[in-house]
Amino acid sequence: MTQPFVLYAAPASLYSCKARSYLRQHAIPYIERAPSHPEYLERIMPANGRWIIPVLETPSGEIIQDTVNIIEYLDALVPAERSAIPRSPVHQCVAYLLELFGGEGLLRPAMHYRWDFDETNIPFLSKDFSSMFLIGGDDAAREASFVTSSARMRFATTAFGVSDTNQAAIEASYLEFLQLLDDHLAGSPFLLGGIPTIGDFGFMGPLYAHLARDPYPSVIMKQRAQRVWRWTERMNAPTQDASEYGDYPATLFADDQIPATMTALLRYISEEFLNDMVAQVNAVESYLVDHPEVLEGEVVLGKPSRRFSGMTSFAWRGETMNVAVVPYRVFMLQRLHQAFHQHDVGAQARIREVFEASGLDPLLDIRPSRWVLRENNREVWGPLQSPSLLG
Ligand SMILES: N[C@@H](CCC(=O)N[C@@H](CS)C(=O)NCC(=O)O)C(=O)O
Repeated sequence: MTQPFVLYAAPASLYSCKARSYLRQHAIPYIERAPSHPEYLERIMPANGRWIIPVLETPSGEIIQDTVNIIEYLDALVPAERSAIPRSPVHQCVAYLLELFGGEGLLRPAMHYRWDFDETNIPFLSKDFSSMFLIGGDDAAREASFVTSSARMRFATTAFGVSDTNQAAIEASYLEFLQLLDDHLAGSPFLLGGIPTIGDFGFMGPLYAHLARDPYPSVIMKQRAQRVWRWTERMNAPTQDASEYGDYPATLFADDQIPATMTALLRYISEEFLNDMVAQVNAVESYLVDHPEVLEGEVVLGKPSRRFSGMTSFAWRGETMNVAVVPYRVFMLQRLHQAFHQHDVGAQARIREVFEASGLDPLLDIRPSRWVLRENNREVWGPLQSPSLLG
């Protein structure tokens, strides 16, 4: 019998939920191991040069870190009609954009709703979170592990911009998002039709790991956005799991079209996330200007475990939002650019039209003088190019 895939992951981990959902929706047999498993500590972590989950080990022993690379690897194995990376130009670029927004733009509400409601969340989290660092253990051991491990994540909350003064605005923004997504899911079981794409998997990280599982936000989702909650259930199912839509075809929307409810969601993403991305690209460019010694192929920030290159700020809902600079976002943006540029002029015009309709078109143009790429499970600097900056 061939070895199954092994996913090193944890129930409460945002990106673990993204990778696990892909395996489940495609009914790919796998076993899951905690990152406190000896195999992770002795083999997987040293190979990647950092403690990070999820990591997929393939039956042939390949170690793949990062959900983007995990999903791309698995996607090459599934039948073409179930691919999560659409071939049609508009769907493809929208899927890359949704994956970027899901994994990065929804971090703020995810972190806020996990870490700012201790009375409701801690009885659950103090047991649940420890599974990342302990296998078994009595309640006292699990709670002790939680106290140490949660400190780093609480710090990350501020790094992603949550402050004492903007929590009400973060909540208002999230409720608006939930409503738009719930409205959209009234028409189709997944974001772009009858099968999930990388956009759905990107959304699944924050929407399931934090916002559907943690006690406080799970009630909000169930009460206000039942379709979104059902979608998180569907995204973990081994079938389409969409009986409430009738016999919905297992295909993307016809003719590379997107419905008005998706345009509304894209407009929301533009209002909430465009300034953030522009600030991130500008800040990565400032870093590159300050570090002319950087070389192509060099690990970003010198060490795989360094994720932030400083702080930046941008205007958000009438306030100044201060956030950490995350070079990884430039990697995600690069994928959108790469997808856009591989299409012919006519297709690019159609993609641009859709992005313009929601105000997202600057994302098709902005770039720093080096992209962030991924090689050997690490983020590395790409070759020099002429930057294209805004603001
Ligand atoms: N870009 C990565 C992000 C993975 C990630 O941030 N995982 C978190 C858990 S959800 C982690 O391992 N954090 C540990 C750390 O950053 O030290 C992916 O998509 O897989």
